[in-house]
This record gives sequence, C-alpha cells and structure tokens, in this order.
Amino acid sequence: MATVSTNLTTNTHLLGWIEEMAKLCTPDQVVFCDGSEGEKKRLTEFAVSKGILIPLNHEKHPNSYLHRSNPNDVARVEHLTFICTPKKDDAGPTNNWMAPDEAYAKLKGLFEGSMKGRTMYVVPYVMGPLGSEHSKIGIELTDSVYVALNMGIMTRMGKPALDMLGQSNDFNRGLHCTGDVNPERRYICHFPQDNAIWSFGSGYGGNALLGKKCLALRIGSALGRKEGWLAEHMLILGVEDPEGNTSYVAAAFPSACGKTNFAMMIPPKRFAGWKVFTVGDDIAWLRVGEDGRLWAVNPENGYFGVAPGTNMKSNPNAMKTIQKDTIFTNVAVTKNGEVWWEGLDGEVPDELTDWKGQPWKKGSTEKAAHPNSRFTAPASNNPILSKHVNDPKGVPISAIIFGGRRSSTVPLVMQSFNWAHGVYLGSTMASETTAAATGATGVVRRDPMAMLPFAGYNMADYFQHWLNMQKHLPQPPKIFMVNWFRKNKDGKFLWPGYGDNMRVLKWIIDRAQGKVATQETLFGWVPKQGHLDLSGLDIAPEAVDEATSIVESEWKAELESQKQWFDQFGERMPKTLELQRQMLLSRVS
Ligand code: OXD
Ligand code: MN
Repeated sequence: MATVSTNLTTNTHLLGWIEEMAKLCTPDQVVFCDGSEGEKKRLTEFAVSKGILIPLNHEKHPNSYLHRSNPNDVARVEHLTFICTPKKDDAGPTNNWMAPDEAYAKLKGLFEGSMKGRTMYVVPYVMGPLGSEHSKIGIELTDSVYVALNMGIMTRMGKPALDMLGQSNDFNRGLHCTGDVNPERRYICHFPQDNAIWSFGSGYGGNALLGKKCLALRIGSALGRKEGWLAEHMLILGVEDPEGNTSYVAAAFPSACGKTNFAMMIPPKRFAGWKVFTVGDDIAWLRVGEDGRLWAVNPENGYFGVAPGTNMKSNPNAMKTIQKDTIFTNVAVTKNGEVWWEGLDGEVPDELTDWKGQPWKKGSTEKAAHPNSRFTAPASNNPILSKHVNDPKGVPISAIIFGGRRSSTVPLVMQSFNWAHGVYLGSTMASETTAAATGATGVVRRDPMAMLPFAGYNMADYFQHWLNMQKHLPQPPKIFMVNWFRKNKDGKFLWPGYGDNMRVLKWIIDRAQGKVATQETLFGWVPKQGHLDLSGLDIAPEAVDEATSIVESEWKAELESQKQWFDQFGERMPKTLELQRQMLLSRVS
C-alpha cells in the first residue's frame, strides 16, 4: 500500500484520515499538493502525457489547455446528488436523501480499491480569503489530476491551506474518485453533520471540484444556518459612480443565466465615468457585520464559466480573463489549436474538431462545443477584479437581486416592499432550466434564490433562516427581482441585456440609497415612467414598456401555482411566506 508521508504538515487528524482513506481506496501513491508553480507545471506535463489535457495554440492561448470529458459526464447530476442527514425531513422534499449509514456503506463499496493503479492527490484548499476567521478549509482526496489542477485555479490551494489549518481538526473531508465514469455508479453525497463529502463516478466540475457547489454551497448553507450566516448562489459586484462612491450588490441567478456576464459587465457609453468591479461570479458568503450591514465574501479564487455565448459583446472582460492560464473543458478546437464555441465572435470556421474529438463541418446540426462547455480561469486575470476580493471582511451589500429566466410574467425589475416580501420573492423564484444540469432544458421550475440544487438542508428551514436574518440586520440590503429574459409574442427577447443591464442596476442602486422615487404596484415597486435611464438605447419604447409591464392575469396564475410549491413543505413552511402569497392573491382576485 502507498505510504502517506509529507513534510507539509504534521496534523495528526489529517494524516490519520488520509491513511484511512488510502487504505480504503488503495492508490499506488499518495501525492500532497503544495500549490506551487513547479507542481502545476509537473502535473500539467503529466496530464498532457496521458492525453487528459491537450495543449492549445500557445501563442493564442498561452499556458492554456483543453480537456475532453467522457460524453456521459458533462454536467451536474441533480438526481444523483444526495443530502445525507440522519432524518429525511432535515434534507426536505426538494433534496434527494440517503441515510448516512446507508450512504457510507454504499459508497465504501464503490471506493474500495477504486484507486488501484492510480495516484491519490491530497488537495488542501481554503474557501474564502487566506487568514480570515470566516474562511473554511477543505481537503479533497482525488484520483483526478484534472481536478487537482482545476482546484489550483478555483481555490486558494496548497501549503497556505495546510499552514492555516495547523493542528486543527476543523476541515471538510472530501473524497473523490472518478471511478469508471459510469452513471450507474455515480453518487455525490453530502454529510453536513460530519462536514464531509463523498463523490464517486464523475469528473465534471460541479460534481468533482468539491470546494465549489459541494462545500461552498451545500455544506456551507448548512454551516451557515448553524453559525448564523448565509451561503448563497450569488455573484458579487461593485459599482463606482463618477464621484468615486462604490456600492456593492449580490445577485442570485440560476446556473447558466448570466451571473458571470453581469459580474463582469461593461457599462454602456451613456454611463461614462461609471465602473463595475467583480468580487465574485457564482458564490457569496454573507455575514452580518459589526455595523449591522450585510457583508459579502467570494469564497472562490477563479471562474468556472459557461463558454458558449461568451464573446466580445456579451462579456469582453471574460474574454480577456480566459486569454491565458485557462483550462477549457468540452469546447471545440480549430485546426490552428484555437478554441471555438457557438456564439464566439467572428466567422464560423469551415472545419473544427468538436467537443467529442470528432471532425465537424460548418452547417452541421450538431453543436461543435457542448452547450455546458466551460472555462476555468484565475480571478487574477480579470481586468476589473475588485481590490477587495481578498479582504477578509468582504464588501458591504446595498442590494440583493433575485433573477430567473422567465419568458413571461416577471417584469424587468421590481423592488420588494420589505425584507419578508423580498424573501417571499426569492422563495418563489422560477426559471427555465439550462444545460448546466443534465435533463430537459427550457422547462420552468421553481428555483428559490437559485438554490434549488444547492441547499444542504430542508428548503423550508432555509426560508426561515432567511427570515430570521432580519432580526440580526439593523441595516438590511434592499431586495429586488429582475428578469432579463422576457419575450414578446414572437418569442423575441424584449430587453437587450448584457451591458444594458447597467441601466437597471443604476435604478437598483439609486433605490437602495433612497435617491429616487418609485411606483407602487400590487406586487412590488417598479420604476416610475422615465426613471429607468434609456438614453442611447436602440430599442422600441414599446418593447421596454412590455418588458417592464405587470399583467394581473399572469400574476394571478403565478400566485395560484405557488401554492403547490409551498404546500409540499407541510408544517415546516414558514407561515409568513404563505401569508405573503395569500395577501397578494387577495388583492387580485
Ligand atoms: C455552476 C453551476 O457551474 O451553477 O456554477 O452549475
Ligand atoms: Mn453556479
């Protein structure tokens, strides 16, 4: 059996656990990752030699590589993701549940001998700024060099994590094995009471990079409830006005609904002198600060973004970010070794190698890049990275934004009447499904706070936790709902989106600072006529009217359909939210 030895740590809790896991998985060798440049180079060369990474054109994409996953392993698998709490009710009706004993027994069977002939990489990492008392330390044991390299981009990985851990036993224990990538033997199991994650049978980011969805959201949300904070599926951005004042907002949009684009937005010409800074593009940890405001930290250190649709118009800053030091997964590649995906700028090449490694010709009905193909890029490459990204206390949040992908009903922007109404808007959020998870796309489903796949405990308790936060928040952020995706009768988007979302953001910030009046409707506050800055916007005023309109009959149907959603939580559903629904409904009936 491989020996577990390192001069990076003497932590007996850690070494004992690795010993135990190595005994179970029987790898040929155990390699501790220190996070150094030399190690990255070595692991990359090894991955290239095994065909796990394919070098790209080094002039066009310095230090960047392509990875092709198994075609059956391209997205998160929500139906194979489990919350393993002792009581089923603690996982709630929206999560898959397995009893901890049963899950450990089942997965032990799979992990047993699973790393024979392979290396077990020990990946120590920190979620959150180094040295912050609020950051969390995780150790991921993985048989995948691709995972180890991605974790090196996405987290603060290596020796600094071990130094921060010291002799403490307080770390997330993550065990990951790609196995034979058989979907029949694929399980992503979370054990909140043990601060542990066992993931078997997938190499896909959301299933295998355990710091991200598994620790920072599922386990994180459960820890947040226990410790009095919130782990949320939210981007964080700062907006600086021409006078130099910066306001921060956090926004929850479901997977593949434009969080990265919004977080890296370039304001349109009309907003000369305004600047946007990215703090995070996917996850926010929110805590009450000493000043009674809500403060946000991005626990990640890189971006795992959706490639298709990313271009110089939709997200120039992302294009610059992925210009070097990037791992691309399941994109297409040109003869010249350049990456390509649907929606990239320029002409569609005549010939490509598609995401499966097959020849592809222009005009083919098949996609050249997988719709959920991704880039993994370091945050430090982002030209508009906030200078507060490593600030242990984070940034103060003035507004929280919830947004779904809805063809109808939900207006471009609406402010909640108060905190409880805002929590209600978040709890009833719905969105059309995307390629970020396996299953049909374009189906409307409730995705409260964009957390449906990520809440690590009963969603009704999660709603209650949100409501309870108000008691500790003397200066709560204002809560808003947005919808960039409303369509007209012909199925065309009504709002241009992307940089023009700055117009909506400006109204949100003005409202959060009490700088502008508003128009009350039955369902929330909307911009008064003329208050949304539309100057220089090249679309018909009627389209904006339609995008911002509230149609009572649509809302009546919406409110009625929310009953079923709430009812499934039974007694655990907070009455406050059901009463919000009834009160709104009573006004339209
Ligand atoms: C992601 C997701 O990868 O939400 O961020 O699926
Ligand atoms: Mn996400």
